[in-house]
Amino acid sequence: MTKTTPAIRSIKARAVVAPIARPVKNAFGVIEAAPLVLIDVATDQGVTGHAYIFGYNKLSLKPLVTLIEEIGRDLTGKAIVPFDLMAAMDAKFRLLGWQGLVGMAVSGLDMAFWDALGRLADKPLVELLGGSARPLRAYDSYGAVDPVTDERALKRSLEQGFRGIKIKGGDGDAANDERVVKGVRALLGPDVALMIDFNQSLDPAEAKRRIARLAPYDLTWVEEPVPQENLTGHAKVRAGSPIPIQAGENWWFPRGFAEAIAAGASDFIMPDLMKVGGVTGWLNIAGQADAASIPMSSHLFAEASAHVLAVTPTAHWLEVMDLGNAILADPMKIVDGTLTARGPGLGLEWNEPAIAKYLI
Ligand code: SMN
Ligand code: MG
Repeated sequence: MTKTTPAIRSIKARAVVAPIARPVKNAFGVIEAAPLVLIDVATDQGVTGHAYIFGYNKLSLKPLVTLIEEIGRDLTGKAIVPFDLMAAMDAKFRLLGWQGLVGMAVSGLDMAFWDALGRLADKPLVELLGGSARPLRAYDSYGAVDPVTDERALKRSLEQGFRGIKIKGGDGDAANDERVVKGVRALLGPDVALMIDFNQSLDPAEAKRRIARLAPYDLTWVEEPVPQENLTGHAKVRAGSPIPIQAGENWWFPRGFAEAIAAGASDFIMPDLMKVGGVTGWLNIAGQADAASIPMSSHLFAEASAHVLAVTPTAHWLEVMDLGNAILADPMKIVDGTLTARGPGLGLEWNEPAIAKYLI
């Protein structure tokens, strides 16, 4: 540990429910706002690392704040060496298990640790990782849409230069999925990538049936067709699918991906920084994906994902879905359908007056 290695002075977590650009209708309901936990890791060298995590549901926020601050109390005074801190947290939670809120808290802390290191080096995190910030191909991620009532929004995405659009399925029957996909494909034309996300809502037999009906529409991937725990089910659906299968946002930490890759569960993977152990976990999985020649995309957390995807050998697509724009002083900017990592660190600056409005 060199003399410049910073130490953790204190860790603070704040819960907000932030407005988002558009609701996310999915197979299990509608997400109208973003329940977020904002993490601040103050260091002994005067910089504070920032990160945010997404609670999906407001009821997760208070437990996450408690977990983050409890774990933080344990880590106070320790050097910010993310790989060592991750090993320590792995050991600490080995018996408890860290799938779920614990893993989300650990992952959010890891992102804030790396942000602090980037700030101290006065560099974007991507450069600290040995890469360079570059425009990454992004897709605009929607909930369930209707090609008629959502035409304006979809065309606005195309005007922003997006060359990919993701929609959600599974909120109706196979005929409805086909009606929507056919209509959106007609609106986008043949050269814009179109993905569909079933959010784990089908069984393998139904997934095969629905995917067969969608084969004529040149989909780039079908995402999470069956429950995320069902790796053999994923592999069965994938084996006969005319469309590549995408999954991973609900697979936990590098070991979860090793299991899924060994099971041949998916053609593509999309780790979620908040469920894989943050930046530290992502780097491990990027190596696994490279070894297995599996294209790797991001899930949510577009600002942080722009850093890690830029050093991912099999980088595929970056997902853009607004979660934090309302609480960030300088929200991400999409340029011709791409997103480029910004620093220092993860490039997140809080909009404190806005946070004060949305605090719970
Ligand atoms: C998703 C993201 C955020 C909230 C609900 C669902 C979805 C995705 O699985 O891949 O964007
Ligand atoms: Mg998804």
